[in-house]
Amino acid sequence: MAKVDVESRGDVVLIRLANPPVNALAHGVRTGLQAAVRAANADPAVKAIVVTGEGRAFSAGADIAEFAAGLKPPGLPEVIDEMEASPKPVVAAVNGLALGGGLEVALGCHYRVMDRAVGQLGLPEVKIGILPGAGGTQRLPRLVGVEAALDMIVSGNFINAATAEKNGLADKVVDGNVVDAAVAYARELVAAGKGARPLSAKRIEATSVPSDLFDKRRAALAKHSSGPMAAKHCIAAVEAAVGSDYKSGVARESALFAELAASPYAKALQYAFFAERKAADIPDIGKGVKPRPVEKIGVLGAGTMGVGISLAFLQAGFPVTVVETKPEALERGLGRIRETIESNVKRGRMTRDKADAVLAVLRGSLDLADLRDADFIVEAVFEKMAVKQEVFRKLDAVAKKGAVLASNTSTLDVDQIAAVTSRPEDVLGTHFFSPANIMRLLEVVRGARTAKDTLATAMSVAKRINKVGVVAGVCFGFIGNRMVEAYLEEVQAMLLEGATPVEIDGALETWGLAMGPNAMMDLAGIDVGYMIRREHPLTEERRRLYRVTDKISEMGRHGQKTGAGYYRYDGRTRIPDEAVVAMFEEEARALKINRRTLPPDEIVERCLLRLANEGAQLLDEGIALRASDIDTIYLAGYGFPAWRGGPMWQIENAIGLKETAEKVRAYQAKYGPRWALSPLIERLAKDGGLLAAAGKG
Ligand code: 3H9
Repeated sequence: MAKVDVESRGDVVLIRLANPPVNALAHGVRTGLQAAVRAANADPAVKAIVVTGEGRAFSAGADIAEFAAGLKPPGLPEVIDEMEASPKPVVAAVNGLALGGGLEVALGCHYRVMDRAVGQLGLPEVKIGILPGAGGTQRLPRLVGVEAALDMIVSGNFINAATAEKNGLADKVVDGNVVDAAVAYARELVAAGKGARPLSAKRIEATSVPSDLFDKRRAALAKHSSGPMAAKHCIAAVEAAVGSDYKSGVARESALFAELAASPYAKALQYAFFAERKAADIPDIGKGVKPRPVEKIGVLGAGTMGVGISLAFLQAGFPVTVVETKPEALERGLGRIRETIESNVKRGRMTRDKADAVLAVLRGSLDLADLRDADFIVEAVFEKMAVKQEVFRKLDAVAKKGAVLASNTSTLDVDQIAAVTSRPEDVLGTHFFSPANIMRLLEVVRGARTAKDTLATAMSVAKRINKVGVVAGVCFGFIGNRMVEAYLEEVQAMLLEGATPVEIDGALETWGLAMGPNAMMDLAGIDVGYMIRREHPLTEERRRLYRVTDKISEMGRHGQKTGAGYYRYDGRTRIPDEAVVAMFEEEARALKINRRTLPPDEIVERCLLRLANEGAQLLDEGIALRASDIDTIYLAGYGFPAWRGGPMWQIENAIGLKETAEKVRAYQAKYGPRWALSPLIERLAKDGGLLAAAGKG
């Protein structure tokens, strides 16, 4: 229940925000805080007030789940203003995370005492498409200065107690019990005759800030992960704090907040926040299913994927044994792991101590039997069924009872792999994305016979290695790559119709994708798709659409790694290549396709609709549990911009399912069966149903 607890400590009142797990400032907390402050102010025996949070957090801010329906009064700004107006000193005891509205509450307090070990402060609102709307853009610059405030508000990044002590956000940083320390500090303040110290009473003179500061910050804003509005509005709100009184500054903050809150980008980002967390919820696996204990990790294969996967586990503190068949391959792999760790130290991403600890628990072996005590084994050998099956037969013979056996595959049938073992219930797929130590997505592939606790173990391991685990059923390409197949097929069609790689990538990158499809294929290797197309049956249309790309691959132009693919490369810099365009022109002539210029809107629409139509099909087939899982996959693994919500969110919210159905039908009439409308979209469009309510999740 969202509320606050009030405890009397003699002349000090302790107000605890109590809304587990992170004390989000839901309606009950706001009313509770307001009432507790009023009562403390009315009681002459109370000389000071201390505000803290229950459990691990001070407060993670406003309750994001309340935004959709609108916030019921009292609003957070007025509760904080009233608290700040208290004539008695108010001290925040920051016992953990104080984020967003949580930090704004702490800023409304007159003093801040922080726990050195676990105290963290941040205004991450920009990451969910809004800005600090409870006075944060006005009070923070008054406390730490305009530049430091801009850094925190525009980036959304957190700072620890040491930084807070330096920049003045924390008046005191303590080891041990922060609440007791804050109560003692409050008494010291009272004894010293130090009372209320409202930040809103301070003024930032315009002359104290370089005149071109805000313009420079705006100009320096490259593509921001929050989309086109939020970061700019954050800067404008801080700008309003300069040279004006608090009241007019906060009025501007509030107007900018309202604009952002109503934007589709904020809605998409907030949807994405909950979608990512929802992915961990598997309907037939309740809390009663406990993950198996996992301490030791085995990785089979020291190629690119094996190295990345080993690093992901090592960085999260797991001991890893890497097994290879040839000594040179093992040494090369171990060398690359060590190099990456050392480079992390050099770049300040890892401390020397942590690196030493990580390297101390890395082992290499040429003997599979050395995985006999591993709890979780990831096979990352060559992507060929026969090779994987052979490895799993051997693993079955050596792995201990209860070990989870995971195949890192991007396309193969996990059931066929599981079938060669005596324990298919312990087998599943883990589709890591390259580079596996960096990419956040992990598709966890549930086989027909995968036990519930095997799946729960893989999902819990995903969280422990800081990945976003999303469950997928067995099919070719699972969720992410099966959708990519549809998308890339459309790209081939557009290349033949007259769009160049530069135009296609440009349209999608301008729309927000991290990387356009041609550049993506060049990065992944055009030869990879080429080989897959040779191993799997293709429709006649698909064979025809890919003819030029296959030629490009046969020319040895495999993408970035060979210095040329759809583009030529100078290092990683793309150079448009007329020769490639000419190949598509020639093929178009042979196929009697009249080439034309494709407008960027059409390019984006066709890509998006092909992705989402295939996504709906996966949902209908039960391969994906819910539409939001599909979106999470695209956001965490495929560089889809979070402020666009994901392909499924787009067709439901930005286009509309009815309009989507009409558009797909129109493309089907023009281009034929590859545009067949997903029966799920057809049904929902007809009945007015929602994708958000479809699926099994
Ligand atoms: C704001 O404050 C606006 C104001 O400026 C102005 C207002 C007028 N609301 O992530 P986890 C839930 S905007 C609701 O799994 P972790 C979360 O859904 C807010 N729920 O744990 C999950 O629920 P479940 C600015 C929230 O340890 C559970 O808590 N603040 C909120 O990996 C555990 O979360 C932010 O943007 C919330 N604010 O990470 C902070 N926060 O168990 C957003 C968490 O049912 N939150 N939940 O799935 C975070 O960044 C991370 O959740 C946090 C913990 C770092 C706190």
